[in-house]
Amino acid sequence: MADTRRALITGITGQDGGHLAQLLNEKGYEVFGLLRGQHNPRRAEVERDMPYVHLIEGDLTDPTSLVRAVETSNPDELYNLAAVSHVGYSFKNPSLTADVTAKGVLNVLEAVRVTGREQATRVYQASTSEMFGGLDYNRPGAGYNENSLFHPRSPYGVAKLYGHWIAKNYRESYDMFVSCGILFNHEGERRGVEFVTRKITHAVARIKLGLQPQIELGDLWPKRDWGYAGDFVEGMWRMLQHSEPDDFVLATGETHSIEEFLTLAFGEVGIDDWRPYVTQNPAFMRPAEVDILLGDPSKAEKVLGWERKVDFPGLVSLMVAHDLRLAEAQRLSV
Ligand code: NAP
Ligand code: F7E
Repeated sequence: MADTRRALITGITGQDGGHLAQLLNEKGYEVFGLLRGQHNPRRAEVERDMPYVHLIEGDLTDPTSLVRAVETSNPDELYNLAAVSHVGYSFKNPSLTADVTAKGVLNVLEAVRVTGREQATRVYQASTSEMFGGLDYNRPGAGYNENSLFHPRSPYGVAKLYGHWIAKNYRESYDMFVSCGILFNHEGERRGVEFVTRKITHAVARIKLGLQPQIELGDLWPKRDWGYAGDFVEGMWRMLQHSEPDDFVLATGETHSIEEFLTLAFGEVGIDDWRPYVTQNPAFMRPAEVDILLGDPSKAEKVLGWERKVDFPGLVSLMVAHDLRLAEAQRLSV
């Protein structure tokens, strides 16, 4: 019988880290997770929900801690999901974003290389549709693919572009198996409430139960290609099982505005007109916006056999249902 495969996940406390850890555990992997901070408030959550994960302390900005994490976990697969990932926050903290989201990738790759695991560890780098920026969208009806031009519109997008290119550089320079997933927005029950979809479904549930009167948002016209995180982590895993390292877009091939998301989310609780419940606050608007994102996942579908299972209405529905359960529990506890 083959040895148990070992995987190290950075960003274990994040949305994708949770979905991926669950998937890898179901597939029989021994799962390690990098946890940062002296007293990370999300440690207890991980220990409760994912008791099978071995936590290793470390930080993407601390190269020594990454070397230690690689030595301890000795991974066959390393999924680099850790990042400063909020676009709005990256405008307010651009230097931190560069340290973690850009240079942190270099630190991870170097940790694999200096520990002599460059041929033994396959690396997944979490690249993003934010690298495209939406401005040069000139393929009506078609989406961005692996050959589209990059034009990032935020410190986050710029930092991710460095991460993307340094990952490709290590693939080419050191013959390392490093694959980049260029993922469009993906959401779900584990999404942070600082992101617009979860902010909306969380508020819709609370408005329905009388726990809050309104929700404040920024611009409502931007469009995103929103998929389900559970489907997307399956694509990450498939990238590392493929015979060659490569870049792959994961997307749904549909794009929807925030207004459309609001309509479906409020509709889930029987509210036909969301306008009385939504106010706009410039604090949630960005110095530069990504107007529209639409991805073309045909390469991943063809080469990896990847497919998404949850569609846009299904995504909104499962998120609202989850938040209604949470809000109901909260109402009963007060
Ligand atoms: P997320 O929920 O924001 O999670 C980010 C993770 O990074 C958290 O576990 C966080 O830990 C960790 N982290 C932040 N700074 C760190 C540091 N200095 N050292 C170590 N860990 C650090 O992000 P996500 O939605 O799961 O996304 C996963 C990855 O995919 C990210 O790289 C993101 O940029 C990228 N991505 C996401 C999407 C999407 O739509 N979700 C799309 C494309 C690409 P703490 O809990 O300690 O803060
Ligand atoms: O914003 C608008 C906002 O923060 C979506 C990250 O996972 O996906 C994510 O980045 C849109 C933007 O996600 C609010 O201006 C309006 O147009 O949910 P978001 P994002 O910026 O698309 C990409 C692919 C990643 O890689 C990132 O890591 O919604 N918007 N009002 C708002 N956004 C937020 N957060 N809050 C608002 O109140």
